[in-house]
Amino acid sequence: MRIGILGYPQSGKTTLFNVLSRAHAPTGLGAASSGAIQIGTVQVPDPRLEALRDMFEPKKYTPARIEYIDLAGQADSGRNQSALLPQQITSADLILLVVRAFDDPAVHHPEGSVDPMRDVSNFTDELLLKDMAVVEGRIERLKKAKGTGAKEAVEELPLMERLLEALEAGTPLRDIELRPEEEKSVRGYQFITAKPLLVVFNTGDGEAAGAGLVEKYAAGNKVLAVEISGKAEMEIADLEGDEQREFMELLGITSSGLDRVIAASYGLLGVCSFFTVGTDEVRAWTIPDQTPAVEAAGAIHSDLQRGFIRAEVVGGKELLEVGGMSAAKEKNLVRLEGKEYLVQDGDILNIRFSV
Ligand SMILES: Nc1nc2c(ncn2[C@@H]2O[C@H](COP(=O)(O)OP(=O)(O)O)[C@@H](O)[C@H]2O)c(=O)[nH]1
Ligand SMILES: [Mg+2]
Repeated sequence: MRIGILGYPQSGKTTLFNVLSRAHAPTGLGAASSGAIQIGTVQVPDPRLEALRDMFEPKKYTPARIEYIDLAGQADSGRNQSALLPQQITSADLILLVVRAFDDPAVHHPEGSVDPMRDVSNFTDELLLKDMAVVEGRIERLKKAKGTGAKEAVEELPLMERLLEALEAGTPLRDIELRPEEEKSVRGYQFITAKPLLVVFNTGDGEAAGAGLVEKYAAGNKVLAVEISGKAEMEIADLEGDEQREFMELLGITSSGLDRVIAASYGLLGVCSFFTVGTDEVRAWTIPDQTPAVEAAGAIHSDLQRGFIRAEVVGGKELLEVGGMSAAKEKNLVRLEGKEYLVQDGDILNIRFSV
C-alpha cells in the first residue's frame, strides 16, 4: 500500500512523514529547496500480530507494510496549476492531505495567515484543476480520433465529457457513480481526485486551535479527516515504551497519530488483514474487505488459489485467548471453510491445497 503526502509548503508534510515512517528527514524552510522525493516504508504496528509472534517465536516476522511518499520543494506546492503531479504521487493508493492548523509565528505561512478551512478548500480545488487538465487533454485527443471514426474514441468521449462536467462543478471523481466498465477505463488515468483522500489537520501541541475542525470539515465532505499534532507526534515517535505512554498521558493523547492515520487509511481503502502463523513465519496480509478465502489464498501464492481445497480458519483473538493452536483445536475453534468464505479482519488462515 502506498500513501502520497500532499499539502502546502510548511504545513508539516515532512514532519508527518517522519512520524509515519519513523524517519528523520530535515523539516522547515531549509529543507524545501531540495526538490527530492522521499519514500519511507514502515511496518504497520499491530498488537495482535505482535502477540502471535510472541506465541510462535517464528524465524521470520513479517508485518504489513505501508510506503509513504513525501515531496520536497516546488513539486509539493499546488500553486503551479498546469504542473502535473509526479508519477510517485499519481500511483499512490491514497492521498494524505496535510493542512496547517497550528499557530506558530516562527513558521512562515505562504498565505500570511493560518486558516485551515481556506487552505483545505483551495488545495482540493487545485487537485480538481489537475484532473481537469488531464481530462481536457484526453477530450481533445479523442475528438481528433473520433473524426477518423475510431471506436474507442466514440465510446470514451461521452464518459470524459461527463468527468469534465463533474470536475467543473467541483465534484471530485471519487464521488461520481461509474459503471464497472467505465471505472475500468477511468482507472488507467490514475486521477488524483478519484483516490481516497484523508485530510490531516496539523494542530498545535495539545491546544484548541484545531478543535472542531474535523467535524466542521467532515460535515460537508465525503472524506475522512483526522487531527494530529505533528510536532508532538514526532517527539512521541522518538520515545519508547513507558516513556512514550507517560508523554502521551501528559498531552492527553490516547492513541498515537500513527495509529490513527493507519486506521483511517485502512478504513478509507476498504482493506483488512489476515494472518498466517507458524514457527517459520508469522505474517500479516492485506486484502480488500469481503475477500473470499480462495482469493485471499491467492494473495499468498497463486498456487494456493489454483489448488485451493479448504481453509483452516481460527480468529486471531480466539487463538490468543486459548494460548495455542492445539488448545484451539481441542476447543473446536478451528473451522474448515470453503472457497466462498469471506475472510474477516484478524483471521488466521492455513490453506489446504493441491496442485
Ligand atoms: N508549532 C508547530 N510547528 C510545526 C508543527 N508541525 C510542523 N511544524 C514546523 O513547521 C515547519 C514546516 O514543517 P515541514 O514538515 O518541513 O513542512 P512541509 O514543508 O510541509 O514539509 C517546521 O519548522 C516544523 O518544525 C506543529 O504541529 N506545531
Ligand atoms: Mg517537506
